[in-house]
Amino acid sequence: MSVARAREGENTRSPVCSYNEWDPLEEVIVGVLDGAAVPTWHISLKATMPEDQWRLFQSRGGAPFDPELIARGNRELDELAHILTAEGVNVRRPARIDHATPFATPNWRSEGGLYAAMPRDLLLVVGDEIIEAPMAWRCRYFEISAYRELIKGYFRDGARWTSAPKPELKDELYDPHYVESDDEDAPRFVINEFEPTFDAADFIRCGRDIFVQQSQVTNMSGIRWLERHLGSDYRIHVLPFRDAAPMHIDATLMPLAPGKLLVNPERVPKIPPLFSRWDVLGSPCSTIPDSHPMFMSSRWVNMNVLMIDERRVVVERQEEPLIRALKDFGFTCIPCDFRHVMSFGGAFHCVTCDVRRRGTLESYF
Ligand code: DAV
Repeated sequence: MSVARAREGENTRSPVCSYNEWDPLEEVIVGVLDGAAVPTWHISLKATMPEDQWRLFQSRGGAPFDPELIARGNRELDELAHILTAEGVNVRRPARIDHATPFATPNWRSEGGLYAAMPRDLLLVVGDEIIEAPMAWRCRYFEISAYRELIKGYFRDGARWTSAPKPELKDELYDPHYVESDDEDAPRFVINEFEPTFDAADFIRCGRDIFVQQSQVTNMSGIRWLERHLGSDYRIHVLPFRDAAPMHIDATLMPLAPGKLLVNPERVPKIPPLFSRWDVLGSPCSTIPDSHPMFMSSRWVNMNVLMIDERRVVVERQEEPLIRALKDFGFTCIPCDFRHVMSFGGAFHCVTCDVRRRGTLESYF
């Protein structure tokens, strides 16, 4: 018996099935910070990591992150898992493994891995298929290990499982002389088209239409690979933003529900034409104080929210301006403490992978 690809109006019995960011969430992977390692320094990190953290990565790459910071972040991740469980969602967690282990390929070595905190970066669910992304950071080469038991289980139960062509990540992929562009509308990229690479978090799904940005980890070859792989059921739209250091679209453009879009007002000065009939909310700035450590991202991770369905949204408890704005926009906010997780580079969308949402493949444009 062959397992047919899900068609419009059909919700498969595969344990993996999700077409957009807002259908009622039934099963989700929530990341863990256990064993998190400081990323090993490489030119690719220079392109997106906050400059005040470069020294940490250069001097302690591959070493475990401070256990106290990990414990605080883990408490918040557990709070998120409890909230989602109480809202009726089945929560799964990746394996708790040590990422502070050196590894090598025939071409290069890394002092360690990173973490299993951000499944969104690595795993892309499109319909009944779960796709492992060909990530451009060397230190993330084996990050998939923490998810393999979960994915093998999904496969046994009927999911389609794909790994994009494993990149070699040779020196030829990177520009050793990379410096950030001073024109935010014309980013310079640290990676070239040597081979396809992408992070799953550079894509955001709205049914048949999937939006993506070319970034410091996602090249045009990676985008073309996914487009060709998904075939004519999906339309891939490459969107330009105002961002000299793009990495992951989900602190820039967040579709919340059909007809409702949350945007980063600094990075999206012009609403992409396809969204012209949608209501748009510009995210308020984050309330995170300057003194709060942000090792791996900007403060805009405040807008990195997770939809439980078309109304309920999980948002950081102290982001009061954003909570008020989302309420006025018609949503029910579920607050969760998350500032210590945010130090590690993401919030509710980043730390999750929605494995199953109850819904079908639709067109929203
Ligand atoms: O705004 O620094 C955050 C997204 C992380 N997954 C930023 C991008």
